[in-house]
Amino acid sequence: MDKLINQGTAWAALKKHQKYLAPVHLRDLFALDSQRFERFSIETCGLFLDYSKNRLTNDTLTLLQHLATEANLADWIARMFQGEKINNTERRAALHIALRNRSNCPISVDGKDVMYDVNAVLAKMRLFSNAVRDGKWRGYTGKPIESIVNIGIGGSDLGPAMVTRALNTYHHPRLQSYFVSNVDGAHLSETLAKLDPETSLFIIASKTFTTQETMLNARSARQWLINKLGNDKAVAKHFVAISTATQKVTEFGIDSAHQFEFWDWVGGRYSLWSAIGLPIALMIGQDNFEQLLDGAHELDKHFETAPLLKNLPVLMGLIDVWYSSFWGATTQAILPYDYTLALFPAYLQQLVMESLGKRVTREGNRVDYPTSSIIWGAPGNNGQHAFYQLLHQGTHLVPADFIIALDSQHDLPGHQEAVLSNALAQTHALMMGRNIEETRAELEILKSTSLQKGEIGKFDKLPHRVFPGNQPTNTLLYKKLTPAVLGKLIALYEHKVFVQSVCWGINPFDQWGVELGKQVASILLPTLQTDQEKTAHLGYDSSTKGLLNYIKIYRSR
Ligand code: G6Q
Repeated sequence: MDKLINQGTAWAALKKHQKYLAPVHLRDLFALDSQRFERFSIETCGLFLDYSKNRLTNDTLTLLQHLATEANLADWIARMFQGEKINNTERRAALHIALRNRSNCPISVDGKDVMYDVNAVLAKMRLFSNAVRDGKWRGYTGKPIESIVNIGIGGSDLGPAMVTRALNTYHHPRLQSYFVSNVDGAHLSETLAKLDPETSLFIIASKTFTTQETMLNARSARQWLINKLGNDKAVAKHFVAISTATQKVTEFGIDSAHQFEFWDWVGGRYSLWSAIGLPIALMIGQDNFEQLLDGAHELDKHFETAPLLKNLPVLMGLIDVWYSSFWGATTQAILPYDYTLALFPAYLQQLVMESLGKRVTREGNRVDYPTSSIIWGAPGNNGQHAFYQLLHQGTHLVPADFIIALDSQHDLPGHQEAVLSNALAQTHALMMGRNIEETRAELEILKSTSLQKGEIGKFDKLPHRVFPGNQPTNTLLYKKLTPAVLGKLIALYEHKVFVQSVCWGINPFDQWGVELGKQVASILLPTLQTDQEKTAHLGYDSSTKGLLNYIKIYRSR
């Protein structure tokens, strides 16, 4: 059995170091070092990261660097960029970086340079998106397209939906986008109710073209279109597909001219840079889509070449490892103070938890340390009036990323200052807290003014008004959320996840849990579809059998 990372010397040293740092409050670290902000902040690729409000010192970083070195991080980064089959359980490369390899240097998989195919698909996307946007691509009855409906789920939905939402100020004025993912017919039917079949374009996005939810939604949408337009020939003008399974797409009835290909070396949750990004390109134009790729490429270059402790994804990844593996943090909050990033936390939930929610190493050995944090979050100001209470006074250690745009996408006076001041006030308060003496002093002032006004306040509730502080945060700033900046931001988190996976020795590019869900759903569905009332013969547990029978009896009435 290969040695687990926690049996190495760096892990032991970090454990010892954590014990030393555990009683130290963040406010003490700031008091001890007037240069702390300068020391623990970094600006690169147009992103500024202040990581000074974390429970760390120079020694922590040195030890984390040792951990990264013991895990051969630099080697693994090189292996990913060289197209090695680092997704060992699926025997695939993980080459999302090739999809945005704007310098076009050759990248080989099985001896073949993939850049030719990557560029050919980008060119096909350009032709198609231009035709739709310019109104040259017409629907079956001759009208230009007005609604773009992406049907896909998981990696074939969350990334494009998040980016399309984030870049809504770049949308084509005639076009409206919809993302249908849920197999509950409510999602599709609510969407169809808003559509004019003559002006709607459906994109069926599925890497495998077998996913139950997507295929059912696709078939229902096709039937709806045929019913509305009265001819199945209409499908050719209103349906395109994005998949690695071109044969299955043809069998579905979409001809090869309307298929956009990608490849098995692109993981679902890493695929928004591929043809899966077609709904983005349609909404914001191929030039802007390629700026998203340019931004990601700039971050890729940084990740590939910068020294470990000057490397943004490495720093953020190591800080996460520090909290998960040494401080027992089980969750991480993602708090964008940029409303256009409303879907970013949901997108990151998949990226992080599907990649790092693993319990065995690459070699299949059981790990005996926690891996992925549980990711959650919401746009900042809304969260302040909801769950921040737990961050301020609850019992959990919750490291949080504050993601902040300096410039807004609008020109309403006064709003951006409110956003910025709220964000900074929160990270300050979360770090400092308010100790008992400060609380008492504040209450004394309050008491005297209230008594002067003749009010009788409840001034004895001192412990309820104390805030422990010491909650760690990263503050990530950028000027404005352009396509290029968004590309950098996403690439930053993708690589941060990779750094964590290397430290923990796990494969971040497979998802056997998702596969299990697909497998069990396809086995159970036929039993619900049969008329047979009882399902006693099936090999399910008594609870599942009982529920199946309950549902079948109810539905048969
Ligand atoms: C992503 C996962 C998963 C996948 C969906 C949809 O990394 O593999 O979320 O994207 O299950 O799969 P298809 O694209 O094959 O329909």
